[in-house]
Amino acid sequence: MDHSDLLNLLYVAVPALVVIAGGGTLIARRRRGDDTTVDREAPATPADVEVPDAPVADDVVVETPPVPTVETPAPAAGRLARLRDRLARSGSPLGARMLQVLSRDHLTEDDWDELEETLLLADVGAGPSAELVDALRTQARVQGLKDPAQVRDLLREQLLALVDPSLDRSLATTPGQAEDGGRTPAVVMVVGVNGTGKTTTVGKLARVLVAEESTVLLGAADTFRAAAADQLETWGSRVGIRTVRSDKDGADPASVAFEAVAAGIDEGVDVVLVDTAGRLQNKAGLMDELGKITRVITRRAPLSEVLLVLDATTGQNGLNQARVFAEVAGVTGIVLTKLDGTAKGGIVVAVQRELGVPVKLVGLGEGPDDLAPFDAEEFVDGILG
Ligand SMILES: Nc1nc2c(ncn2[C@@H]2O[C@H](COP(=O)(O)OP(=O)(O)OP(=O)(O)O)[C@@H](O)[C@H]2O)c(=O)[nH]1
Ligand SMILES: [Mg+2]
Repeated sequence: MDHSDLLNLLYVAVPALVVIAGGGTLIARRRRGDDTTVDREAPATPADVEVPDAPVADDVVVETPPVPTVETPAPAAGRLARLRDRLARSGSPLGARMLQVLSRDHLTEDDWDELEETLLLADVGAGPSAELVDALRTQARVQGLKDPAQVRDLLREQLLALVDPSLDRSLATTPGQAEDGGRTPAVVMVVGVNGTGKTTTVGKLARVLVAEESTVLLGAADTFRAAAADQLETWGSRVGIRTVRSDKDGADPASVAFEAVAAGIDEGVDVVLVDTAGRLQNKAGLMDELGKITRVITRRAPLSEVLLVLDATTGQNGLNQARVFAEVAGVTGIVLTKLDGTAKGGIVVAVQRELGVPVKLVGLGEGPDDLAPFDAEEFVDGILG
């Protein structure tokens, strides 16, 4: 290596190290007890809900991961920007098509209709689509749509307003204090329809937290099938995290959740992540199960976050199902997965409007670090390409 090679290396390596070291904290910490803390009693349905006084724990075991080699997860800061090409690929029909229509010479009614249809096809939703087109029409009348840069700026501004940069998207993952003065972990529960990516999200989020030097424990409250706990345990063991699970199929999910939080308190971990089963029973059944899990958890520690995982490729149907979960589970944030596989990025807008809850994280692939904190500006820039 001669002198100039060495210099080149320094130019590349030093900024890279600075970026890694200064990556900062992905998850802006918030104090427990703020407005997002979920600490509620589920609606009382005395006849059909059975709450164990002392959850039966004999079928719940804390397993030590067998894998000795522990991975070091990538820092999470700036991930959305790094994964932007995936977003651009997934969103380009929306951004590119809108820009293409808007740059026509004289916009006719048909053009405005086409614009609205483009938004609808991208799952933006009827209300927000009409609003955006109205706003663009007004602007077009007031200032005209002259050069492409101005059109792009205008569209960017309007899309940003829809995505709403003012929403608080930080995750509450700071440990809190129990009434007796002891420390309680932040408890994050993940809910959603099956196959949306709950377990994967818990695994990816665990890695983010580990990268930020938080201590984490996983709770496999999806006891529907043993493979679910195995899947979670595999994620955890890769980064040296333990999983509290039951060793038998069909064990009581609330009991596992309770044990996970109890173990988290005993061990003084910062965060307990609880995975749940996704089968969508009828609403009453769902309310029963999630209500019971919530009640036993909150007996030991407040629930810091209830994250609803939604598959971006499922469109309106997914949204309908999400609504049921939001009604029964007191959701504090949305994780939108599989945004890498769809041109329907507009679902971000629709889901926030529908559920009144911010999108906090997005899944952009199946890789272990393909989870990014959601950022409105980076997202809009991504779909504009
Ligand atoms: N492309 C892509 N695939 C994803 C993403 N997130 C999850 N997946 C895939 O989606 C599939 C289902 O993920 P799981 O995490 O098992 O989903 P789940 O919600 O836990 O499913 P159940 O436990 O059956 O309810 C897996 O093949 C994941 O790899 C994502 O952001 N992008
Ligand atoms: Mg799962």
